[in-house]
Amino acid sequence: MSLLLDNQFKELPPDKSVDTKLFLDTVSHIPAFFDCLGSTVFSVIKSDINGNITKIRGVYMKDPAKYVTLQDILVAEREAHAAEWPKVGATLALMWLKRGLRFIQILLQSLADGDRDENNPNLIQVNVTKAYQEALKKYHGWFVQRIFQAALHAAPYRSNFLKALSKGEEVKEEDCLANVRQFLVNYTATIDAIYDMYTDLNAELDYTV
Ligand code: CIS
Repeated sequence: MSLLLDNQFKELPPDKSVDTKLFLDTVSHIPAFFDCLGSTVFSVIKSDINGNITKIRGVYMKDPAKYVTLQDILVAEREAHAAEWPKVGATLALMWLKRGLRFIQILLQSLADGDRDENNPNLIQVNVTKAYQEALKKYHGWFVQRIFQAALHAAPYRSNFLKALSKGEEVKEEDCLANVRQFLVNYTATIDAIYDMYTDLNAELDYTV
């Protein structure tokens, strides 16, 4: 079985709105995956992503009927916190969460595309570095970039990573990558829709941490 196919994102409706509950229920499966990666360095990332999800869920639970879509939350927070918005509440939490989700998307896409270091074909550093450069690096100052370097050394072997995505079962690499490609269809569409929403609402910030 495939961890990814067990937790697939749903196809978006024509207006590309993202259902808050469905989104939260799906992304809440991600943090547990970090425990399979075998290094405590991932606990920092797990805790950050968990914090984002908890914060968005906290806002949603205050009034589920009002916050049916993620856009409902951003628009309501823009009205309620005009001075601080978008650096506030679930708007800020989702701003960061989407960057982590984009990182995962680019990493999986790079593996599916067959990008690899021909001298070290069982390493995924080349894929992880590509994902980091495109999704996160510009938002990180030197200290957090050093945390990334530490995490890079702790990255699992490609074979172990693909095995973890297959829930620990021995699955042929091509079968696993086929599952990754299938997972990426709705996943990528959802992340793209969230990025477009931040652009349309002028909610994106580019400060570094
Ligand atoms: C495999 C190797 C992976 C290497 C990964 C290296 C990643 C980079 C490491 C950077 C360390 C980041 C440490 C945290 C930094 C935070 O300071 C930073 C800013 O945080 C935000 C908070 O989130 O700061 C704000 C204030 O300015 C707020 O405090 C905000 O919190 S709020 O608003 O909620 O209160 N955060 C970041 O930079 C985000 C870092 C995200 C890193 C994501 C890395 C993901 C790595 C994934 C590797 C594994 C791939 C897994 C693939 C598939 C998963 C399958 C799961 C199965 C279920 C699927 C269901 C969909």
